[in-house]
Amino acid sequence: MKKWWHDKVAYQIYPKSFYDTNGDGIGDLKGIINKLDYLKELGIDIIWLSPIYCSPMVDQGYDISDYYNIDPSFGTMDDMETLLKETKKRNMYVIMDLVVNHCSDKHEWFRKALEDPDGEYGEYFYIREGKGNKPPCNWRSYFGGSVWKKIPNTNKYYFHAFAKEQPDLNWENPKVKEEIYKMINWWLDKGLAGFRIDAIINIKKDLSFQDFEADGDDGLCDMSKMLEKVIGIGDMLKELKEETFDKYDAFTVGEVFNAKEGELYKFIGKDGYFSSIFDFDMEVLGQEQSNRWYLNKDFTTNQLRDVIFKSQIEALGIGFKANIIENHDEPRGASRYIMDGECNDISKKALAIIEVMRRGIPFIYQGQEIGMTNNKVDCIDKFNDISTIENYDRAIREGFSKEEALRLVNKFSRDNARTPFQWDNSINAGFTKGTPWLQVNENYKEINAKLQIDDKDSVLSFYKKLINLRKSNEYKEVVVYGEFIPDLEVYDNVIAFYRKGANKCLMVIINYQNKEQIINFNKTYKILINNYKDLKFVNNELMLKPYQGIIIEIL
Ligand code: TEU
Ligand code: CA
Repeated sequence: MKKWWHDKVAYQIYPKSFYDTNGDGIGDLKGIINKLDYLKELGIDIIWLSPIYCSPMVDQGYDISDYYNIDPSFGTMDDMETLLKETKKRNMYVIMDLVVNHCSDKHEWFRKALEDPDGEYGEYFYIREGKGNKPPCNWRSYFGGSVWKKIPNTNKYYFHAFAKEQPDLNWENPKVKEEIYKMINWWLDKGLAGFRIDAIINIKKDLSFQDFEADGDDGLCDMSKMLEKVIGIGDMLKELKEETFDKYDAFTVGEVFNAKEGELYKFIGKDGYFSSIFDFDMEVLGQEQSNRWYLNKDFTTNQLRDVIFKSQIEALGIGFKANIIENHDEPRGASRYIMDGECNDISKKALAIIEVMRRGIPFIYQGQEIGMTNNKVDCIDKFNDISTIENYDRAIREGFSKEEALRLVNKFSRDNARTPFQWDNSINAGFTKGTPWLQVNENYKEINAKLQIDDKDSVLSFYKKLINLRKSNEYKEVVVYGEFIPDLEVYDNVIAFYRKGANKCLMVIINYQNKEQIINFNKTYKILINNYKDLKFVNNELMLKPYQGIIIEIL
């Protein structure tokens, strides 16, 4: 059955770094409203806003102290309502970030829980007695250290999967669920089109809180171990959907890292818990554990191709994944998926083809469309992201030198994606008239939106072309619904596949490497998109230039 969101293109805004209108160095809702035409022009339909609720910003808004209000640094509820009105006028949709695995330690519920851990609000969280003078179990939180934090003057501990300022909400308590459903419906009533749902796979805990075998010198074990084993998440997600999203035909995208093999249909199938989930397979390539960056390994283009193919094939006949190259937790795609020294407009355009031509819903992260790259930071104090600091400290504890640790966090820091959007070549890249909350990437004079808007050969214009193809009357059906069929796997470093629709067949061929490649080819075709000016085709041989990427229609 067709859904209203199948043919849409989504864009993630990290509000703090998008556009600042009042000179306080922090992007705001008025800034987003100001740039709606830019997004419309790019072809964006759905905007996902990273959290803008009231927050102490320990984890940049993913620690919410009031779900019903806008953080003053971003603006007011009036601004939010204006944004909803202005997007509607342009046939655009807004989805917000739904962060309900945890709240902030400054949330009223948690403050009350601390005052009286045995009282009503204590039940809103997971509070347990320590074992002797040790925490209830040895699980490690995602941002390092135990998942348990002691409540002063007691032998009780509360559970936090992320930072200690992000206590986990007790999803076993019907009152908590009721509060959450009420809040979600309140926002949907306001006119939101849906949600991106944060860290949702963590809501189900194994309440036996048993120790696991340690996997590090700290005697702890990654809590993801528990998630692999625990059962019952499905019932929770089903109820969540029935009590909220279903009633509004909302578009929901789950942040699900560890759907079990063969269980994708439960998440995004016909009656799935969500409309879609992010495809993280490219992101986790080379990763041993999500939050220990020093374990990350390099990967080859063939490996990259293989994970893309596997993930695409997995979704066929089941549903639509949300396709990303980067997000606010990941390094910039241009820096991560293009080999060192080979990053240029041509290779960025090749990557853009992968973003838009996979089957699923493209989610473009702010700045990706102009080819923003990782930042270079020369000193650990200049980072802001909580997990960057933790990774740095941990790398040093595990024996890396300061230089190595710094190099490592430069490569993987979440701040890479969070530097201010590069609008133009004026001071602070035109992001703010004040002092930006996070250092602007110094390459903004070469990489910025203004330079690219009127340049028909820019990365930005290339993204527009790709999105136009996806939206064109002629090719919409095949780009949105066409099957995904891999091809040319005999060639190293070539990423090629068909999109086969009801009446049309497209083929994507990308020579994803820094040298020419000849490909035997005996089909009749028409070129639709090419990141070079021409394509050499002689005697049934395609001669592809370095990082040349083409989309052709097979005739
Ligand atoms: O991320 C969840 C998550 O699994 C992260 O720990 C991810 O592995 C890590 O950021 C990679 O470095 C979500 C949000 O996207 C993230 O920004 C939040 O910090 C986190 O939840 C807590 O809300
Ligand atoms: Ca501002």
